[in-house]
Amino acid sequence: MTLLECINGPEDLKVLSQDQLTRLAGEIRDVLVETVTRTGGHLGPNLGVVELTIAIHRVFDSPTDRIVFDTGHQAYVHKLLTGRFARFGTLRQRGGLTGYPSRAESEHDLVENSHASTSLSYADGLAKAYTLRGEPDRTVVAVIGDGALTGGMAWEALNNIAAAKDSKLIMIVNDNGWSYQPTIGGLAEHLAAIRVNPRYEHVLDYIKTTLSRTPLVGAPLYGTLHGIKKGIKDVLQPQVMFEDLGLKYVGPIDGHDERLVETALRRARDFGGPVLLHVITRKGFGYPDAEQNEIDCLHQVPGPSSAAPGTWSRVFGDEMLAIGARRPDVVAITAAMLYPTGLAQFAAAYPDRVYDVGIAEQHAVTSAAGLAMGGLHPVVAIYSTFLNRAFDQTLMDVALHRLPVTFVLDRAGVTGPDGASHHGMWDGSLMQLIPGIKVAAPRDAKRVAELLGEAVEVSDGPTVVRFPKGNVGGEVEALAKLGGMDLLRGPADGLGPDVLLAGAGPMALTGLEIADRLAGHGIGVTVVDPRWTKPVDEAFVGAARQHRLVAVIEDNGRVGGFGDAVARLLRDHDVDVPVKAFGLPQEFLAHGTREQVLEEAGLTPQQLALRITEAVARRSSVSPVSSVSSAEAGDTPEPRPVE
Ligand SMILES: Cc1ncc(C[n+]2csc(CCOP(=O)(O)OP(=O)(O)O)c2C)c(N)n1
Repeated sequence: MTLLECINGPEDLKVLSQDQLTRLAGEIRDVLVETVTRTGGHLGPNLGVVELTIAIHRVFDSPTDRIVFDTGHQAYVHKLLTGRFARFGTLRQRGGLTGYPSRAESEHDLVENSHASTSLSYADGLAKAYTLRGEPDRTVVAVIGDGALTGGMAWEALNNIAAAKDSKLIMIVNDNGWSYQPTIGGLAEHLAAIRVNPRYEHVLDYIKTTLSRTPLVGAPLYGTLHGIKKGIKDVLQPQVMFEDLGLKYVGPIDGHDERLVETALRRARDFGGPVLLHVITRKGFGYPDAEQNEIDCLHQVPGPSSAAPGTWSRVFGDEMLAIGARRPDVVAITAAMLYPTGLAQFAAAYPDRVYDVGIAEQHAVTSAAGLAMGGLHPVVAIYSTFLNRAFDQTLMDVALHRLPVTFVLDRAGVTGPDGASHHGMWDGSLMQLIPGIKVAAPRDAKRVAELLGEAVEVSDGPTVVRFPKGNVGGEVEALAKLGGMDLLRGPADGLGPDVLLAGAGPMALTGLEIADRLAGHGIGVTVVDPRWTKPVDEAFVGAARQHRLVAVIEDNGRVGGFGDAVARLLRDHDVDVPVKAFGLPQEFLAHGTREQVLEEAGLTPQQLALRITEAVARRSSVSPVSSVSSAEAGDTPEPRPVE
């Protein structure tokens, strides 16, 4: 039996000897490598926090003390130590463990939002709540990476935490020098200066020796470290930055020295106010394949191959390269996701025309506004879900000023195993709210090139190009144009124009499959690809009038998306043809494969064909189609899909 198998909760850790802890760390690494290479997920970050997580759980008393993992992608070790070893093999599988903390899984999990840079704000609030409620013994621990520390929210929190002198709050900065890629920016340079300082090793040694002479009961370690820090202030200047904010800074210490981390944590806990503990770790530690991976230390497996040939990200990346060659004014912005968003080739070809701003989406967008004001055409490449962060910046800083910024939203729609916080199911609705912004949804690779080309030609306002995760499907040419839309298919021979079916993006191809199925039921379908989902093409009005039902399919939340926009346009033109809008239920959707989640939402071609057939049948049998108002049809809650 392994030691890990005997760990049912943090209490079991507390009785282990130092030798056993070393063995346990090895066992954890074996399980991480064996499992994550099979299930996919965040490998490098978790290998780097093994000793740190063990130390946290030995020193603190979770769940009385609260541990908040920033982003939460590095919480696998925490899962293994809090009773989830037996289920760890189900990681990121439908019905299995999630890839992030999950309150449904464990009382030791608290924050399951995997959008970065929030931990310090959560921790600030928690610590203040415990102070106010008279629970002074509870400590709040936030674990934040140097990457997540580049996010503006983290700095807003630090500013407040520094002023909350009574908060029992420990911020552990897990500094491995990387986010997906080496962390960039002024802060990163400060931290790097500490790490690469030739005297750093010497300082670590000094700290270690000093600590070993420090009696367990006696002069507080914090004081010792603080004293050392003051003494070496001129050597390790960068930490002054935290002190100038008014924060107690401890470190840097070696995050792979479990005993050292434990000792530092105990003293930080006993200090009684907010303390920032700076630990240096190595991403991928203990697994040479990860440590030596030059792209991202195996941050995630499968890795930046997410922009592999055949994927939407890669098609976008290829096209950006081509646009870069013909348009010297086009620049690219990424928020710490150069490889995953497919910008690597553009960056290699035009290194001075790409800006990695760190995990700072809000800044990315307003900085793009500045670039556009300065005469350039920025392309902000971002995962759909992370644009949520920068809604106000998109609305006010970009759109209000009618600036030519193109947003390329990768991972739009259902993403899959990363779960609720990663599904890109909000942008389609949020963008509909923004005056003047134009939104394109390519159905295939050729349309990515076409629509991205059109988007960067727009000079009097922002544009969006959204596409999903994964591989691009087959290419489908249009039969004709219907306004600005592509007509992909008319009703089959002998059938009338029963349904006008508009599929946004790749859902247009789903529409073709549905049309085939409906033809088998004697229902004639006209399939169009709108190409631009905002503004809705006016050609819809005339086309809708020629059909008995309009069906709209989109890979986005149902509320306020393209379907609603179509229904509104038809209402505004007094078109009585009912509209059925099919999209994702407006819920936080659990993890699973993209196919599983789409099926659960009733969005497979088979399910949609059935739902549309039923709608046509209802309209035919209940009342003449023309007597059902589009408003009524568009606003009726969608029944859960028939299984
Ligand atoms: C708002 C937001 N933007 C982007 C991401 C994608 N992302 C997940 S982990 C990560 C890097 C995190 O780096 P760091 O905090 O240093 O942790 P490490 O992986 O190095 O341990 C990024 C950019 C995210 N989760 N949230």
